[in-house]
Amino acid sequence: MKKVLSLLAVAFAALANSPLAAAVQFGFQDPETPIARQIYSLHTLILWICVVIFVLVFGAMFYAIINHRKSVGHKAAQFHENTQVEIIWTLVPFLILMGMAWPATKTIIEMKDTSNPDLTIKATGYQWLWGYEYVKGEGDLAGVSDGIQIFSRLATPMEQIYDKSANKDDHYLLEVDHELVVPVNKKIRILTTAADVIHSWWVPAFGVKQDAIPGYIRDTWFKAEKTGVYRGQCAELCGKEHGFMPIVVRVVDNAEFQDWASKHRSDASPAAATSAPSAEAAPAAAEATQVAAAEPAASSGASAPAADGKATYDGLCSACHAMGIAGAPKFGDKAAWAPRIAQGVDTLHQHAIHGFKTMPAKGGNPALSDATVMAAVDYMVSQSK
Ligand SMILES: [Cu+2]
Repeated sequence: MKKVLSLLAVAFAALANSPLAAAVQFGFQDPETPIARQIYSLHTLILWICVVIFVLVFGAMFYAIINHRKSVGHKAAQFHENTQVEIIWTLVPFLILMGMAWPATKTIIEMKDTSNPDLTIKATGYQWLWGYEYVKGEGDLAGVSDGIQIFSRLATPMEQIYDKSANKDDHYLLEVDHELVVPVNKKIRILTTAADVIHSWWVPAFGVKQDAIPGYIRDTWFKAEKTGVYRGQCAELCGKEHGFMPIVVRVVDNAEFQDWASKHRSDASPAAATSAPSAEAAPAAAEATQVAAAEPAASSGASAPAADGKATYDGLCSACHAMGIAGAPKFGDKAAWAPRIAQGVDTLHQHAIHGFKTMPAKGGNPALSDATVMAAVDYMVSQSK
């Protein structure tokens, strides 16, 4: 029995550390936060408890079947009740369960303790992107990043997704245009919510997975101990592009975070200022940040981003309209556009703003102002007739 156990242990250890395991990504990602490490060791502890139980139960069963079989003349014992055995088989599982529940409960309580964060960020799930809003920094992060808003959209080019022969990036489907940037060794509290359906904010290396539910705010936290880039995904089936809304968190040191935050704030303000004449001042400011971030070169110019249909087309609409996928009329394709233009540009504006057939409202970016969406439509129409 001892031999079997040690053989099993060796086999498991060999498998877990083998290049094969690395190649097929066997097991968990390396845990990078205290909570993730606790989850990892809990997982390992409970796995081993299960292995031992499995070996003992099946060992006893096969021993009994083989050695006590009728063909070797074994006679069945005839007895009822055995208080001693009954106490043992009640007590042993009880102790095993307590041994698992105690550390598990401790970890869950720590996971739920979102008190005293250094930085609070709201993560909003949309079909199909993530929006981040830096709500509040505490201590030396007070006011550093407050108010910064980012929209984080899949950056993998559509050709890689729909063209099977195309070369895939290293981080295929796990790359975004704007990463969530956070400082290292700080307690980051993430508030999760959603604008349309239930999504879930999941970063495995942080040991964090929290549902994002429309109309509710839930929270979770992490404290990354190493700088670097960590990748996750939406973990709640949320529609046809559920697989296309990854999460990328860039953990940087404090000085770099201060830099990033001040740059991002100053990037945002001139764009917001130029969009001030817009009728919808508040949403336009938010969307100006978005367009400015998507098109850093274009936004540094004097033109008002809110009216820049080309920038919006390049940054958003082109995802489908450039190649004419998912039923979208192809950009520049006069034959495809003619019947649509015949319906009146007004109708096209309405379709673009409120959604039509396969196209989500505002191309899936609810932060855009109506004027921006209309400008993008006008640009596409002007280039396609
Ligand atoms: Cu989702």
